[in-house]
Amino acid sequence: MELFYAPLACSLASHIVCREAEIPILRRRVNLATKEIAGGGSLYDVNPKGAVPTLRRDDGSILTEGSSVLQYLGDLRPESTLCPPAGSDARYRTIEWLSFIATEMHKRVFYMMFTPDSDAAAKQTARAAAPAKLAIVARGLAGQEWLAGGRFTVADAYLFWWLTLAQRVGIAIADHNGVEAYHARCAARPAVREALAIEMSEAAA
Ligand SMILES: N[C@@H](CCC(=O)N[C@@H](CS)C(=O)NCC(=O)O)C(=O)O
Repeated sequence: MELFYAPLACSLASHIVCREAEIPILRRRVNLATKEIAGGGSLYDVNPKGAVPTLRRDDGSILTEGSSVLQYLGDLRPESTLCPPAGSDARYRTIEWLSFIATEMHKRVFYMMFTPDSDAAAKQTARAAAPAKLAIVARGLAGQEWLAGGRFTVADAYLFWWLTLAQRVGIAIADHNGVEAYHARCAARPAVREALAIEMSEAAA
């Protein structure tokens, strides 16, 4: 399988899950500004949405949208418990968090902060929305190590990416009870640490 990604983009979550679940993957780096794929080709020819993560599966079919890519990868290795079993309450909680992170945190905050379509006021409004989202995260984590089902899941991989980027752009995650400790707990996992280190060095190169 091939994972189309950009260093430190939301595709980091899929990279983490592949490492956690020991899923062999060929990582294909994309320049998100030009959509060029390192080594040749355009992401648009793979995924007309032009976004990462994009997964090319072994049968050649393309899967897009982080929430579905993450669940697909987790379900490939049920024994990893990265994606709780279909039908379980933990699975619905995982989906609940994936949706919240994708729409309320990723798009509502980061997309609006970084898209060239936002003017300065829109960027400021987007940044100002972050504390309320982090308050929801803090409430969800109260008394829990992980977001859903008592184990690290694909939703934690996605939230870890968001919190990592938040720190890099000066959003104060430490203001929210337990969130910084949760981020450190994620970062202490060998697979998370490895994926982050690789993408940090790729981003710096
Ligand atoms: N709806 C997509 C959005 C993913 C997304 O926004 N990816 C960003 C990187 S974090 C991207 O590829 N942006 C490039 C673009 O949209 O032009 C998903 O949930 O996976």
